[in-house]
Amino acid sequence: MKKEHYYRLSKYISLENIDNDGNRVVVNINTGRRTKISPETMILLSFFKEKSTISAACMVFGRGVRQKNTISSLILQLINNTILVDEGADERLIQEEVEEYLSVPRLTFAGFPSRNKNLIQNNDIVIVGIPSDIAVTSYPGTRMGPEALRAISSEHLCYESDIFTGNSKGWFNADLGRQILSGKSFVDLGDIIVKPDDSPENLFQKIGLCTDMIVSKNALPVFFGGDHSISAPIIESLARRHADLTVIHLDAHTDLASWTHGKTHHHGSFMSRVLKKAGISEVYHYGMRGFSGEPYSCKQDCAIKYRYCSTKQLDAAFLNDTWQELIPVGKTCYISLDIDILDPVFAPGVGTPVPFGLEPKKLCSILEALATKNKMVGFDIVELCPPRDVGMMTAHLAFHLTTSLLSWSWDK
Ligand SMILES: [Mn+2]
Repeated sequence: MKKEHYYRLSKYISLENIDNDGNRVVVNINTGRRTKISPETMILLSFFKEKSTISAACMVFGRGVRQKNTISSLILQLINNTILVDEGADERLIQEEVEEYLSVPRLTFAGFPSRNKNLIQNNDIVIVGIPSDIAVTSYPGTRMGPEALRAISSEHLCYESDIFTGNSKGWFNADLGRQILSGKSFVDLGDIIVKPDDSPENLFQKIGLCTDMIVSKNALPVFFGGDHSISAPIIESLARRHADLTVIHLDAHTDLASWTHGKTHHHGSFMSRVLKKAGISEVYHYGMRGFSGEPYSCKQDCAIKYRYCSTKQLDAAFLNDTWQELIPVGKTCYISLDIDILDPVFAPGVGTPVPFGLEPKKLCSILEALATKNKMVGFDIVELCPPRDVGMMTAHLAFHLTTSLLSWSWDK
């Protein structure tokens, strides 16, 4: 006679929720499998605190063949969901199967659906927060940027999806006099997990994995920083995908430093790293001013085309109405938007503010032209620093820039 298996409760079972009818949601925190369990099934489950066989449980709880069959299939379901495990099961933690670099957001951006990363599809617009300021050289706080953007978004927009497609119904834009972003599929994947002992390289690896995952599914990545160093691994990943990638860098600083306070990689050196490592073809930098560092010199040993336009030059071009000539056309682009390109009068909540900056309306004109005349393959918005903000005005502005850029980039 065949020997029967003994089963017992997994030692990783945890209670997640109890509803008004007493149904419990239990989860195996090792495997991530969840099961909803009725009060009656809880009695059956308690039988397996001690090892037991399926037939012994059927003997105790089932009267008649039909009931025994029901109990038997219930137990098999609990086994399948790893609530019950083989008596001798080796329950070591399964590291590979946990979401190793993403955490689920408590509040999503504009109410966008949050979704498991495995369910991302073609053309999805995917938001990811990177709450890190481990690479700042001055005032910290940019790690709070993604949360501030999500919190502000809920004051402005309420997401509604179409019942047939599941896609966004969009929103009415008063400037355009029409609905924007309707029919798009949005996902807020949550935040990259940043640990206090993460080194920049450690964090860059997680950001790179996340970007690779999004672009491998032909989806469009949008990142909320975080300090500016986070853009380097994103651009490195996108450059592996797009041989002719042009980087549009909007920033009061050139971010071309090589070394500050003993650090090689920090938020003021991301562009040096990108120029050396990423394999991109062109850079357009807009908005440098003040003591922002020397622009990239063509004398350096690099084949990348590097063009720049200071805030002063931009202001002059707006005055002469020649600014459109400064915008590239027909490129495959990634936009990296450091919010400190704006004047601190409008955007004080940044890590390293520089006076005499750009006005928001001019920035909007530049972004609109960049996004509509080129093919955008992703963007980031970085350096929002809520502890330095005044009445959340920078976060409000960052929110409007983000939604406008989403529309200009992919609402065609
Ligand atoms: Mn900057």
